[in-house]
Amino acid sequence: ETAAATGSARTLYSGTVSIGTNTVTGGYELRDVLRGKSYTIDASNSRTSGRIYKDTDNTWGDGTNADPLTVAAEAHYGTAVTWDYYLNIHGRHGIANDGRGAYNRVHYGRTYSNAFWNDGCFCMTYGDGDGVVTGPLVSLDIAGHEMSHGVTSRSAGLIYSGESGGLNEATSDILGTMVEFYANNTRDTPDYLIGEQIFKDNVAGSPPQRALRMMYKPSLDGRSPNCYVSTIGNMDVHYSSGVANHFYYLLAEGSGKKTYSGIDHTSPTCNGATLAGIGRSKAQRIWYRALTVYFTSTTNYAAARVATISAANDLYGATSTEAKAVAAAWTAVGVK
Ligand code: ASN
Ligand code: ZN
Ligand code: CA
Repeated sequence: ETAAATGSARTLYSGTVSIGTNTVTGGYELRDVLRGKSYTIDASNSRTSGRIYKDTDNTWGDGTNADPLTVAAEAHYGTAVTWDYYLNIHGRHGIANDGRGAYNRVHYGRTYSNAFWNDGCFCMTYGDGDGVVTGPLVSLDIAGHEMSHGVTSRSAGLIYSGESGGLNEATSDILGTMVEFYANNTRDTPDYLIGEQIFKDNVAGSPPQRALRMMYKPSLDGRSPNCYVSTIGNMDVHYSSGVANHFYYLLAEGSGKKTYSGIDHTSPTCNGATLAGIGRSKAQRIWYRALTVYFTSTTNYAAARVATISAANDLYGATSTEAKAVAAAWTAVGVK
């Protein structure tokens, strides 16, 4: 039985937000009835399964790690925002576009500094971080990133190695970042950094050092290339993603100076070109259409250029400014 309710959550990174819950005997459970019955379970530091979270008064968490419900509520909120993003921006009904919600498993293991999507269980797993450099990996961009792996798996099926693997990772960074912009949360102001929220305050440096990836200038991580090289397929997929992340930034935002979350996002082009961005709302539609209509499991960088131009032609016309901007942005990151 389900009876939709609205809870109030004090989350770890996103402040106080409303979340979807379910009314049960004696209280509420963390099941979002109106979003495919997505739910959140407690791994309680194990690496196995766990129980769905329950609460008597439908107020969840205290905004700190002291209350385990804080992290649970953040993950549950991230799932809701990702659901709403795909539905309202792309007309997609859940990760598999079948109306079914996924579930989250939080507080996974001990000092586990990762998060991942699993196709088999149709579920998300979130670690609490190592406790020294990182805290819980439940930020909005990471939630959007990981669940977008599920979307890729249920659409293009990009193989997770070589150039297609880099495009798979980039798809998750691109759409995860668009989830962060969609949420436009005042406590997690949107940017093109990935995972900036999870770094502990006392870690030396400030973003971009304290983030997993920087889409506007991927080389800031010390590993990812800004510009295409023919050997890119030999890199780890979290680095070979850099060129597509850089392409997307330039397409959406252009090469002029911009600041997000107080961080200079100036993005260098590889050919010295000056580009005007077409804006996020068009750029995300182009990427999503390419992903769901043109990309296949073996799409490489050259094919991604062709596919995104086809998507832009479909959406905006073959001689459109948008289609020309897609071509120019790929050329600006060295993909001809
Ligand atoms: N957090 C990593 C990622 O989504 C885990 C993985 O599945 N490779 O890229
Ligand atoms: Zn990933
Ligand atoms: Ca971010």
